Amino acid sequence: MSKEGAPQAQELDGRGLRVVVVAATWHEKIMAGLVAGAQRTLDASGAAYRVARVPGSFELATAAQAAFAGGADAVVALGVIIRGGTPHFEYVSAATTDGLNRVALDVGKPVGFGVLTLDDEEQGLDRAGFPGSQEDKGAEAVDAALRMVAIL
Ligand code: DLZ
Repeated sequence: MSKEGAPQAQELDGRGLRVVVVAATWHEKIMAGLVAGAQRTLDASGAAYRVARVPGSFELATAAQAAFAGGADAVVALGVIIRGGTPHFEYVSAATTDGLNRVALDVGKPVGFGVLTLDDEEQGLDRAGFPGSQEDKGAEAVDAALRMVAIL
């Protein structure tokens, strides 16, 4: 990834860890990049992982909670929420963020936050780890989660 100070996948050691990637299905073009970036980084780290797709970002917190109940050491949450013409964006964004934070605090285990809240699709493509993207938010969310496992 090209962002200055961005994490380097090869520094991460995820061996022995069980990680669940929970990923929403709205805005699939951007989501494909986020999921691929997360998978690349997890593969490089040696962590065992699975990807669980959920309908929308609102459902990510419930899926994260279930993943921890099933024994996950860390969860990586990926979603794309794009502003529309109604207040729905604010409600879904707030509920998703608050829900994931609450799960992490309740369980005391890390949730890597890879939910993009965007004004338009272009902003997402620039952050989804594609060739030419400025950032790779799926990879960054994995990096944060694995580093937090080591810290906790
Ligand atoms: C309803 C909705 C809307 C309007 N926008 C998005 C979005 O941009 N990104 C996303 O991940 N999900 C969206 N959703 C779906 C909600 O997250 C949720 O899945 C539904 O309200 C059903 O509970």
